[in-house]
Amino acid sequence: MSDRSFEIIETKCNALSDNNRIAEKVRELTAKEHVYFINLMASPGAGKTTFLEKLIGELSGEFRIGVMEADADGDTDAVRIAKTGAFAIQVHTGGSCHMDAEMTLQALNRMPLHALDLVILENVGNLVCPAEFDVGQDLRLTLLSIPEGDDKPLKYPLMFTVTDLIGVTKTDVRPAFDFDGEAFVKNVRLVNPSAPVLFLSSKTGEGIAEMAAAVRERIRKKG
Ligand SMILES: Nc1nc2c(ncn2[C@@H]2O[C@H](COP(=O)(O)OP(=O)(O)O)[C@@H](O)[C@H]2O)c(=O)[nH]1
Ligand SMILES: [Mg+2]
Repeated sequence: MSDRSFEIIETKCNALSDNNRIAEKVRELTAKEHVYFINLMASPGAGKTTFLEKLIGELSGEFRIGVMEADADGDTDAVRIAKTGAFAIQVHTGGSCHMDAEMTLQALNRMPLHALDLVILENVGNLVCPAEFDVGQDLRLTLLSIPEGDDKPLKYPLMFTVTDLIGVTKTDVRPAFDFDGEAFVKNVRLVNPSAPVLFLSSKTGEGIAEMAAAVRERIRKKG
């Protein structure tokens, strides 16, 4: 018998499903349950889970938070999130490199939505496939870490086109890398005229309160 405090669910990408239609079902469900839903995307190792731990620290006094951890396998991130006190669920994607709307709906249906105000999907780590699938989120939040380089919007334009809010993580390691913040923002603006870009570090805490404020403002706007 497992002593895990969270469930692991096995899902599979349904290539034949009408993703956009199911994404609308997700929107209907989260609207009905008064839940704000964030799709968090980034490369593996960019700092998604560490950032979530900090964000939960900032927002858990105001909002009841649930996190859906999506990975091909394993449960290490759900273990980390469960330790924060937030509701956690681990989703296995059957090897798929992204979550689609159907998988997301399945996972949402296993979460106590009536007792949550904010649900965050930590999507599978990569800058390509997750950008292609609307999962019915209210907000797409994309992270890029300093070591990945300021040219990534040029290489993965779709991710930076579809996103609503961008966080540049690991600013504490800036001295070791040739990351040009202005060049990064310029590269983002080639494909996205308006998504705010915030610089942050989960190690020093830089920018975490600002990112929490940006999220808080959007949650309050949805009502
Ligand atoms: N220096 C530094 N390291 C970080 C920061 N955020 C995350 N890390 C480290 O980056 C690695 C990957 O972090 P994780 O949150 O698991 O990334 P994920 O795969 O995107 O969820 C871990 O060793 C973290 O400690 C940061 O702001 N600064
Ligand atoms: Mg993670």
